[in-house]
Amino acid sequence: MNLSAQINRRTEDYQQSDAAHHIHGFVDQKALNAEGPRVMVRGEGLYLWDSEGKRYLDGMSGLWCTQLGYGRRDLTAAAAAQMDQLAYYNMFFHTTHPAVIELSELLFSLLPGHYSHVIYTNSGSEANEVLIRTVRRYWQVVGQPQKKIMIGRWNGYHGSTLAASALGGMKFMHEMGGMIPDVAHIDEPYWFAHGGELTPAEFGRRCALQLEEKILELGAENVAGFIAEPFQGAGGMIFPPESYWPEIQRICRQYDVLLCADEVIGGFGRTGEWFAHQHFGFEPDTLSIAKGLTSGYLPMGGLVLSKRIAEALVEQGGMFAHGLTYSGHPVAAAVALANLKALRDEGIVRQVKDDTGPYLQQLLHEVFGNHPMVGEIQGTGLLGALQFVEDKATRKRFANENDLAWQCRTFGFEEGVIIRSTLGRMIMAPALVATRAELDELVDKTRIAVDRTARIAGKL
Ligand code: PXG
Repeated sequence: MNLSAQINRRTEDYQQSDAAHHIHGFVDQKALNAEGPRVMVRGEGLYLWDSEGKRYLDGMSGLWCTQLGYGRRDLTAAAAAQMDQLAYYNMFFHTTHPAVIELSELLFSLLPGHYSHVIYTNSGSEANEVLIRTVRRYWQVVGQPQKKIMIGRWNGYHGSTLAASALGGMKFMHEMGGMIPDVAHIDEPYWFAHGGELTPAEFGRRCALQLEEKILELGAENVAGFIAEPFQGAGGMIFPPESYWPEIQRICRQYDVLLCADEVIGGFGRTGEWFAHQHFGFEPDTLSIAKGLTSGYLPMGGLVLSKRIAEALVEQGGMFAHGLTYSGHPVAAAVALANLKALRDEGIVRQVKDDTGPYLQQLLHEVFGNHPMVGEIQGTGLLGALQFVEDKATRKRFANENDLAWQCRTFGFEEGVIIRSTLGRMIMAPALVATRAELDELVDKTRIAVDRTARIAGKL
């Protein structure tokens, strides 16, 4: 490994070469090229170093994925050993391999008992692509082939490929590349922004009832599934009111619509439960997984199926014309296995539930509960969101909230902490191995960034 040689190149060299060759995600490329991206060169635990030698506490686990933090030698050793043993094979044409089998044994030991099968992918987007085909195939197999429509939510995020972005509700994504047929959307349960005079409980119920209305409008006989993140991640870390999920569950059962939970962000301990639907107390038929499955060390995702779906596909479905070259990739599987073992055997998920999670929530409420800039604090486990507000009494948001949040994020970088901004919300989701001291540092540096932003906004 020639890390030092890489770091010895000048930052500007990297930036020029980067600008010459890359189209980055979700950014104005020309503006980025003018500014130059930060070049990250090393990670250890919760910390990252850039090419200038500046250190950051990564409050976002990369992109919500490094549950174990950076630099875990057990994961790199698992990858190396598997590469030596069997670097690649596939699950096509009547073959399988030990790495993927051992991973699935462990995965299903962690999941509630009504799940039995998984189709592995390389990413969360692919998991949701596979979801659409699998759900539609299921309804064909059980004799209701007209059940094809998927319902998603506005401002939901399910990935960046064509069908995954169609399931998601980011209109600006639909406008760049188009939609697919047989997808519909209902509103998001974002009480702070859209709740008006309703209590959160009333609003949550109202949002859930939109699903019933949409199913009746489209005809239950045509609706295959409803997909949602248990809490919205990329859309702003939005937690639905408590009344929301029980009502959604009732509606899906009543109309025989599959309930598809996108656990790409919420899965693998983030909320203090292994999966976010357990935190919110509902029972999905499918789970889309990725990110924390490997702690982001290698790309891997999957679609987990309930016994009801899997049995139909296996017993009655015959051949399912689907498969990916890298489905169940042995090296990714070996890393995922090592990752899940560490999360379980080191008691990390339990620690998030019993200790570090409640500690972070308490800190956020102590530090930001009366902050003039913050109108709402949401979170659980190692998740925290701060909603910027201009007028707390009326929940009036700043007209320039997006700019303010971006500015806050930039202040964070200057202070040595990485937090994420979406519209008027600041988001944190540190690695699950974070200690209390690291959470102190995260919240302290975030407070400095928020205070600096509040001064710009005339709130301090
Ligand atoms: N579902 C959910 C809920 C996600 O958050 C995907 C699917 C797609 O996964 P892949 O592996 O195809 O990226 C995601 C991805 C952000 C951010 O800034 C979030 C994601 C990706 C990039 C940025 O919050 N989530």
